[in-house]
Amino acid sequence: MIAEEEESRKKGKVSIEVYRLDRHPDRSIKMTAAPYNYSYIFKYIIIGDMGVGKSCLLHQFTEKKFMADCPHTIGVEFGTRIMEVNGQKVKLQIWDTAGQERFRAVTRSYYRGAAGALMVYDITRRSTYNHLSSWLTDARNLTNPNTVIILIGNKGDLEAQRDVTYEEAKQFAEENGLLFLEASAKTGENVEEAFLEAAKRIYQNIQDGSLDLNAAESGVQHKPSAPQGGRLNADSQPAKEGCSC
Ligand SMILES: Nc1nc2c(ncn2[C@@H]2O[C@H](COP(=O)(O)OP(=O)(O)OP(=O)(O)O)[C@@H](O)[C@H]2O)c(=O)[nH]1
Ligand SMILES: [Mg+2]
Repeated sequence: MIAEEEESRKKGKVSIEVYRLDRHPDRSIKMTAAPYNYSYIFKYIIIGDMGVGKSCLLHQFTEKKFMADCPHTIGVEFGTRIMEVNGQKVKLQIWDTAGQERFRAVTRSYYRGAAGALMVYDITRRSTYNHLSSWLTDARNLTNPNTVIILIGNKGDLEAQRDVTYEEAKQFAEENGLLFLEASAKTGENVEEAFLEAAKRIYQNIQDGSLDLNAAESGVQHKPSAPQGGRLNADSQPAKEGCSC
């Protein structure tokens, strides 16, 4: 696997940082929140078949740009962005996983402790929609019961090539208790909303007490100055500006 990554790098196929598993930041980061211009960290994963646009969605969300020639993800990639959720600054730590089957064993190890999961299919390729049950099974088995899963029908700009209707995907989402949006990583439509909707639901779960911040794998970290665990204090002071780490 490492040799494969090196080879891909040499061929210039990999443009974004590739992590070796034994040096993966997730093994050392422990979701610390310092220094702080945000109140919470939410861990997200993005899953779905290869080529559905997971990396492009992440790139559009973090950089507000579309990558027309995006290389296949090798293993996992990582991005962050701070966004405001119900008046609180929240840092999203987002793990973008490879859709290729050969990386499945590797990517499964990143599901643990995710507060949110974006499960993506391509509205122009029915096979990517048909595989959702398998992605959902993994997501359910490998995350905790409170993990918020949002289904994203990507490539909404390719209406003429549509192969999956909005209605059937909406029904699938409702039957499985998922949030749902169609989006386009190309135009940016609903990309912000996808990440935000999941974050709002996570925040709501914290507020109503259904998500315990003290639970080891809640996928949420409060900034250290806050009271430990329990309910969220919606009146807590906004963190100081000036640092985005
Ligand atoms: N028209 C259109 N093309 C898109 C969109 N999103 C992604 N693409 C294209 O689809 C291809 C695959 O996108 P990626 O983001 O690499 O797909 P991925 O899901 O990360 O694929 P893997 O890393 O292999 O799992 C690229 O050529 C993108 O330019 C979109 O919203 N609209
Ligand atoms: Mg990718």
